[in-house]
Amino acid sequence: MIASTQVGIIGAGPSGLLLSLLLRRNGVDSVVLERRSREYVEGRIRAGLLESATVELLREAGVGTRMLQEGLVHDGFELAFGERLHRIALKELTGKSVLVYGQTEIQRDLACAAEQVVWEVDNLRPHGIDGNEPRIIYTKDGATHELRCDFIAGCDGFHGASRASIPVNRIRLFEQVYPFGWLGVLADVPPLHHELVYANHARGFALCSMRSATRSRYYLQCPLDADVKDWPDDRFWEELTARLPRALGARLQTGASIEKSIAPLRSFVAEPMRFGRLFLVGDAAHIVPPTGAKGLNLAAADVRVLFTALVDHYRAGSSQLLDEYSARALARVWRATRFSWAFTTLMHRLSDDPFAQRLQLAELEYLAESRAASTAMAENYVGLPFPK
Ligand code: RFL
Ligand code: PHB
Repeated sequence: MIASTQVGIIGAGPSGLLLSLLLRRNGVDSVVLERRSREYVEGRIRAGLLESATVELLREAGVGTRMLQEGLVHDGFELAFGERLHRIALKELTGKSVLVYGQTEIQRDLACAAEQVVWEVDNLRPHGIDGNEPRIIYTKDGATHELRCDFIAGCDGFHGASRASIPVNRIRLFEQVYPFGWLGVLADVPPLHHELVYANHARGFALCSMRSATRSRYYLQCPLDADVKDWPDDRFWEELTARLPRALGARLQTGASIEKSIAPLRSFVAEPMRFGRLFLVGDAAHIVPPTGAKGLNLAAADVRVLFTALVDHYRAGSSQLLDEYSARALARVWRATRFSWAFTTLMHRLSDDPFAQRLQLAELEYLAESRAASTAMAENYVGLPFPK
């Protein structure tokens, strides 16, 4: 079967659905093609923290109501090291806050609002991306389909088909894989603290986050070959307590986990983020370690740059903003990549080298004593301004 639309979008994660909604609000048609089922995509537990620019964009897309009712505004977060705590006062230092609202909820809100989504497609391949008649070929329930479009948005994550369809000599990949992962647990227990706590400890990094007043999200740095089967709940809670300052650890409320998973940590950037009529968006073009909570926010920033360019193209007939997409998006991507790498390097146990540990401690002490250093961290955490 042959169908056509203006923008063919590959992937119904946050990037793909948000792009589709913003385009529709501005009179541009799109069709979203997703490999997985809607239930599967909505069940993935991932990000939790939104920058104010992301909140604004979701509102602009018409999916802000529940987020603003249920999201938790955070004006700061804590850095823990040894028995010390230092609060990064985001609001006081930058005038901005962040919002705690799970990606699972955003995904649900976006999927409810989206219209043209085809779930559970197979064998998807972009074709003709270097010409004027791009198309996406895929199968659904055993039948082959062709979607003809003016442009293709590759919103299909790190393992998707979009980036893989660009000739290897036309794309440059930058990558750093970290020698550890994050073991995450979701549990229906009240959060340890009313703000997030990022802990640097000799036993490894720990993060205490949350989804609501009754649901917590905790992470532990773990070896790359760790297996969730070796981490029964009791062991997880014991290890988490051991990595927190004693006064905080003593307050930890434990309970049965409702989800437990391990994610490797990686920094990755693909340049440029465009090849012909294919535009890479979000995790398809870049991955950051989750320490800085930037992945979803960067994806939203790409969507903002791309939807503005596409709308301008259809309204004014100009291709200037489309031509600038990659450079504009990458300027922000590299800054967030730098911050995520620096925050990861500051907070994790990188090796057994005591020299590296002393350097971390020196930097954390400097942060605790210097308003300028804390402001620099806060500025990055709440999200840097969009480049002109
Ligand atoms: P996604 O979410 O990976 O969605 C891509 C979609 O494309 C589909 N797909 C295909 N569809 C059709 N054909 C194919 N060949 C396809 N191949 C793939 C996939 O099924 C999927 O539905 O990418 P997107 O939309 O760019 O969104 C990116 C975000 O999901 C990601 O950056 C964040 O989750 C990262 N992240 C965090 N980001 C934040 O901003 N704040 C955080 O607090 C935060 N915490 C996290 C995180 C990621 C984590 N993990 C598990 C990696 C915490 C963790 C633990
Ligand atoms: C989360 O709640 O999942 C979360 C929060 C902050 C991060 C990473 C993950 O830096």
